[in-house]
Formats: sequence, C-alpha cells, structure tokens
Amino acid sequence: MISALEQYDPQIYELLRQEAARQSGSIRLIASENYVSKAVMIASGSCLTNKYAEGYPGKRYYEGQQVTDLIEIIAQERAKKLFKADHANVQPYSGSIANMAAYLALVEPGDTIMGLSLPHGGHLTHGWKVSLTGKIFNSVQYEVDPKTGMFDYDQIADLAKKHKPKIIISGATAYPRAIDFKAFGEIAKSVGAYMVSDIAHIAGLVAAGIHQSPVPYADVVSTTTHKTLRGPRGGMLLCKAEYAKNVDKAVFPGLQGGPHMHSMSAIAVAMAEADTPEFIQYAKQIVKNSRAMAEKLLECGFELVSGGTDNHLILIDLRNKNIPGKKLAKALDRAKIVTNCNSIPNDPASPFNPSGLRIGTAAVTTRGMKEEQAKQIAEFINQVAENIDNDTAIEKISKEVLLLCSQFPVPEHFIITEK
Ligand code: DSN
Repeated sequence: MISALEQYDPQIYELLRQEAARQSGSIRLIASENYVSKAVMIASGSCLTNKYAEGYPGKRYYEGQQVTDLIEIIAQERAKKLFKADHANVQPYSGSIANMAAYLALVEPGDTIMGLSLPHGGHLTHGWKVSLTGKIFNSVQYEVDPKTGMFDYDQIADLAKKHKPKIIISGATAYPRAIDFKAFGEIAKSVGAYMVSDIAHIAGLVAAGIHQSPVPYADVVSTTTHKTLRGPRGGMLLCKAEYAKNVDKAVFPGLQGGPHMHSMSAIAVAMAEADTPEFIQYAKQIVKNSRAMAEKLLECGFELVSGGTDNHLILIDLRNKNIPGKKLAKALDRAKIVTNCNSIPNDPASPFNPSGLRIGTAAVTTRGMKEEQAKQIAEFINQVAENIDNDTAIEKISKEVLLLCSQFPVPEHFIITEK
C-alpha cells in the first residue's frame, strides 16, 4: 500500500516518510500524543473509509451495513466492558464534539454549565469563552486553588451553590493530579446538576484501573480515544442507560453526519488491547515514569504546578527559570524533545507565550522507556534550559536524544520508514 502511494503521489509519500522519521527520531512528551499499535494503524487505514453509515446499527439511512453494524456493535460492547458503562456511543469524531454532544444530551442552549477554566487546566469545550460552549451556554468557570495548584472541592461546591449550574464538568487537559470524581459527583448532586466527566487525558489510566473511574458517579463520560488510551484519533461517550437515547440523538443527528467507520473499527481494536494485563502494566509504568521525571525535574530546580504528579502529566512553572514557555518548547524541539508550552494557573503571561511547559509520559512509555530514561529525559530538559541560547550545546544534546531514541525504537509498524 505504501509503495502504491509512493508511485502515485511521491510528494505526500515523502512527507509521510519524513513525519514517520520525525516521530521515531524524537522524544514525544506531548501529553495527549502516543504511538498506536500496528493493528490499530491497519484498522484505521482500511476500506471502511469508503463507507457511509449514518444512523446506528439496525437503523441506518443507507444500505450495505452488513459489516458496519457488526463493527459498531463490537466497538460499543468493548467500550461498555472496558469502562463498566451501561451505554457507549463510539461515533464522536473527537473529544470536542463528544463534549458538545454530552451537554446537548442533558441541557438546552442558554442553560448554565460549570467547567474548569482553560488556563487552570480545563479544555476549550468546558465553557471557555472563545469556544461555542462558552457562547451558547451561560458558562461559569472554576479554578484550581492558587496555593496548591489543585482542586479545592469546598470552593467548587460553594461556586456550584452560588450559580446552580445544570451541568458540572469534571476533567482536564493540564491537571497533573488525581481527580476525585466521587467528590465532584456529590457536589453535582447537592445542587441538582448533571455531572459530565471528560477523561480524554486519563482514559487509559481509568481503563487500567489505576485512576478512579467517573463512570459510577457521572451521568455522561466523554473521552478521546488516542491519548493514554492509545487508540486512533476519535471520541467516545459513556453513559447511564437512562441517557442513552439522548446521547445517541445528540451525536447523530444532533451534531454529526456519518460516523468515521475506519476510526471506529480501530477504536474497537484499541479497546481490545486496553483490556489486557500488558496494558495495565503500561498504564502503571506511565505513572511511574511521570513521577520519576517529576522528581528529577524538582532536583534540577524546576517548579511544578501542584508540586508533582499523580498521572501521565507534568506542568512546569518556568517563572523561576526566567524562560518563556514558547522559547523552551522551541529549544527542546531543536533538541528533538517535543513538548508544548502551556498556561499555568493565574499565568501573568499571554496564552501565546505562557509561563509553563506541559509534558506527558504516555508515548515514551509505549516505546518501552522506564524510570531511568524518564530521569535522563528530565536531565536533557534541564540541559536545554541551561543552554537555551547555545545552539552548539543544543545540537550536542539532540545527538544524545537520538541515541536514546535508537535504543527504544518506535513500534515496528512504522513501515513507511522502510525504503
Ligand atoms: N489538544 C488536546 C490536548 O493536547 O490536551 C486537548 O484536546
């Protein structure tokens, strides 16, 4: 298949080859990225990309659904089993649309929703003002405690009492600590709100049972499928049986047309992979790696939001180092360590050049790296920070990074690198 692409479109082939080489020849610390297995990659590039399947199994608008119905049912069943949920919708194209569907399933435009503010670690679709969710709903935002960098559940409860939201969103994209979904559920219940939990980042940890699951407490759980869960790009909703119809209607026809069946089949594969002892080991190792990396960063004098990590993610507050987040992220990229700059809670700097750097350990864990390598990576980060304006030093660090990458090759299916 790859050589057919090379023959037909050498330009795109060459760019794919370069991207595969970039992904294998750099250390990926973007907390939302990972490397999928060969099986997931094959499923996501299959003939299912040719098929329209608007509707749901047994109730489609187009014919020819003999196979797609079976695939969707398998994906639903695997999701329900993995997350112990009553109902699963495996059609959302992404996490953003899954979040929108969760809200539309439960409340009306104009109602009040309450989510974590973006600069405090929330997501755009948790009601941030530039997102549609911040425009069509009356959005109230909670923040992390300025002293601890963590959730103060009493403060969140007070805010909920004051604003009486119809939905409370629990979940984050840059929160390095365990989330007490039970406590969020109790707050929601106390004000008569629904709880939507967005586990996009931690879904793999939840599936492996090493992070508390929101499923028993939330009315609807939303996730992406490609972060710690290690599936293809996509989204998913889990809910209690009583919301199943509303959730399905909100996804289709509420927000989407035909589901991406190729992604859905790959999601099914990823969930079978996640339901194995090997996956639990991987998820445990993610957290061990994250803790080891955090420890080393602290030793090197970095300040971490919340002082450490309980999950796959670390948020560095760079203010004491006097290095803007963007500048460090760019220098690290030159050293072949790929990260993203990120706002920190109450960031005095702009979101385009914030004071933080977000890193995550899922992708390096998939490559087989352990605590020793996690510490070595933290040391690389420190060396880059200390030589931020020294191109020669950064070039030298990039050679060491490449050596580490070669010792932990990416999964074997990066076939496009064969030439
Ligand atoms: N863009 C994702 C992340 O990096 O966290 C959230 O959608």
